Amino acid sequence: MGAPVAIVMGSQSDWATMKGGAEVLEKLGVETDVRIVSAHRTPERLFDFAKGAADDGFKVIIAGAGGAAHLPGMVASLTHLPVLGVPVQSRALSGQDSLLSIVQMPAGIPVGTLAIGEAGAVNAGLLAAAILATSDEALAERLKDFRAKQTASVAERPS
Ligand code: RP5
Repeated sequence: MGAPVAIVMGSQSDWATMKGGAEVLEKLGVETDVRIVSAHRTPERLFDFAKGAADDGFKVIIAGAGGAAHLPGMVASLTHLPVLGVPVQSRALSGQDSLLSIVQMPAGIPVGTLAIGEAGAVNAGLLAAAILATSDEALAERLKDFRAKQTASVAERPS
C-alpha cells in the first residue's frame, strides 16, 4: 500500500515550513509522499495530482502555500479527500495573505485551515494522523502516547 498522506506545497521555498508536518507524521509511523505542486507554475501537475489522489490511495492531503495561496482550494475542488491547508508565512505580508487565500472558501468546497507557518504544518500532520486514527487502532495508541509524552515534558516552573 502507498503512503496514506500526501504533502504538497507550492514551491521549494515552502519546504522549510512544511517539513514540520512530515516529521511529526514520521514520528507517528505514518508514511508520506511529499511533492511540489504549484497552482500557478505547474497547473497541469496540480490537476493530475488532485484528480488521481484518491485512486492513488491517499486518504488525506496536506497542502501548503504562501502569498496568493490557491493550491489547497484548487486541490480540494478536484478531490473528495479531506484537504488540510497550511498558510506559509510570506515575506511581504507575513502570511496574512496566505491565510485569507486559504481560509475563506465558498460553501461546498471545504479546506481545513491551520495556523500560519510551522505550527500550522505540525498541526496539519497531527490532524492528518488523527483522521487516519479513526480507523487505525494502533495509530490511535501512538497518537495518545505522543500526547502523553508532550504533556509530561512540560515543566511546572520555568528554569
Ligand atoms: C507560492 O508562492 C508558494 O507556495 C510560495 O509560498 C510562494 C513563493 O514562492 P517562491 O517564489 O519562493 O518559489 O506559490
